[in-house]
Amino acid sequence: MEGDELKDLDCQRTMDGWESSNNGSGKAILIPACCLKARASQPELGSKSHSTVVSGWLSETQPSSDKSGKQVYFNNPMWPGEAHSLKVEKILFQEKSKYQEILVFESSAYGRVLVLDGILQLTEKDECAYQEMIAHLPLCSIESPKNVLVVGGGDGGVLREICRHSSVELIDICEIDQMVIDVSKKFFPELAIGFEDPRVCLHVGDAIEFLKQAPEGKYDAVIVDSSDPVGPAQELVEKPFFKNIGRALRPGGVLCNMAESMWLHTHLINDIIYICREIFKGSVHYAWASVPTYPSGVIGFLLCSTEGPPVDFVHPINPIEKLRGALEFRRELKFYNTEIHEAAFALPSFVKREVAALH
Ligand code: SPD
Repeated sequence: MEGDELKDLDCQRTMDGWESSNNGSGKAILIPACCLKARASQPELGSKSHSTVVSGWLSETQPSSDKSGKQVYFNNPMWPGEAHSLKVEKILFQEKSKYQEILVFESSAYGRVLVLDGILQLTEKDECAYQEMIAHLPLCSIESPKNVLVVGGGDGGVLREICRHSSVELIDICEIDQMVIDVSKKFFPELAIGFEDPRVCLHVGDAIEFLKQAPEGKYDAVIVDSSDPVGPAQELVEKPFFKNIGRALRPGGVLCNMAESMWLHTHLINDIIYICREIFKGSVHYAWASVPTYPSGVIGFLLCSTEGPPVDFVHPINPIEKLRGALEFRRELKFYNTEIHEAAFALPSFVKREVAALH
């Protein structure tokens, strides 16, 4: 971005390993431990159209306010010093919900795009990779999953994928923001179709509270399709949250959690793996997939199982190709297959070295 100027952040270590930082607005923001060297870029002034759209391009910046209350934009502290951009053809929706700023636009290269608080959540072109992997990595690793819980996932894409599994009888979904669901139904019908399945039971509310109330051992699988842990989703990388998931899973039940980028967040991934190894006594694995529009072009998944019948995540016991009708259910699978599943667990050497405690 032209006119960028590096600014020092005022970082302080906190007890839980997160950094409290002043982004220049005078307001404290939380930065994950992996971003100790975070630097914020000064925004291009004179932005047009929308807070995160500058000169007709969307970049993953973070809206904030300066001392006079004027809105300004910083590089997101989750990926300091970089911002992938998409050319905006037309803004279709922009509104602030109770929880976040929601933006939908038509891009010239990736179809429609959903952005929450300045962070790209999905594009029509490459959403298949993320939704298919986060759903089928866990569900193909256990026999006949019946009860599944989705945390987040308000766009419906993960539901669409879970519905391919005919053994599934109940899909609880707990999404905090009704507006995300409504926006998806209007602008992303290919994803929101997931909500139409009669097995889906929608709970609009706080997943932390939902999990506290969940009956012990109810779920065969929990899938956490959250946004990044800056702002509302921050508690979703903390120990009490994982403890409650562990309690809600049956013995030998599985968790699949969105787990950021191995290029950008090895410290954060390490921290989550450390917590999960304390809680999930079956196994803990890291897998990844290519998603071109996510920062650094990849996204990771943390796969954990509770103590009980052992789960071999790397060699799926319930291969999708053998599930009647699963490949074509509502729409063809675009990304996931058993070869991709097994390959997803092959880690580059630097990840094996940097991320502790991996297979
Ligand atoms: N850095 C972006 C991570 C987004 C994860 N959630 C995507 C939601 C798609 N259902």
